[in-house]
Amino acid sequence: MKKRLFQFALIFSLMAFGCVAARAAEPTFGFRAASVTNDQVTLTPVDASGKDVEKTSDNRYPGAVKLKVSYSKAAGGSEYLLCVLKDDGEGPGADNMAYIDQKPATGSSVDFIAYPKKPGANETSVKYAVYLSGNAPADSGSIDSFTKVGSFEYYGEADVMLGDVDGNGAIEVDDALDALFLSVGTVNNLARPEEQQRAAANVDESEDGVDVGDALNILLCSVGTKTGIKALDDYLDSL
Ligand SMILES: [Ca+2]
Ligand SMILES: [Ca+2]
Repeated sequence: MKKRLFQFALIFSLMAFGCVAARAAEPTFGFRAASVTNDQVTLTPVDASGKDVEKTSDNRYPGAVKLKVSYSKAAGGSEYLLCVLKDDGEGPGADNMAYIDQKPATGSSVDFIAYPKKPGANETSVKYAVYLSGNAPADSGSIDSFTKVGSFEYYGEADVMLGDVDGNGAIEVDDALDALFLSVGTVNNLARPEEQQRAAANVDESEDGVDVGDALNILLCSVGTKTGIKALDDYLDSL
């Protein structure tokens, strides 16, 4: 503990000389590689407020948490079923069902909004396959059986405990040290995906990500000092 505190103090004082790297404002989570396998289907990644997310040049949709699924060859009045399956399963099951919804078509279109599950602890991303099924009449040319219509990946955002950068369930000096390294662009803890570490280390949940202030607040919390950051103070209250 003392050694870690010393390391922390040393690095912190080095950083006081102004080597803090600016962090990009881009969210550390989102979708990527959204693609359709049916001409009549569009997949549109949207953020938490429902706004369309633009694709980056490397085929990602930063900040996306939901997926609009629109099918334009529906048979009016028929019922359609949307299934989002994890790891591109061969069919729906208790293990791979990530989202399910059912709706009647209005006119020739039916639209869904899927809320796929985030990557779990220690997963950097999850692959999802999107399936549609419907009870349209066979001569309508519309989907009438369980059909894969697209796929995408959900990266980055896992359930993380703010302040617990290494994910061991406690907020300790090591977490502050990891956060301090992250704030200068270095990954100190190699046992956990960087995106999850960053999410846990950004304790003030600022848009610019992890900075020295986050590391300092984690350090204070690790020695039992309240910081005014609710998640950290709640953690101390729970001890
Ligand atoms: Ca920890
Ligand atoms: Ca921050």
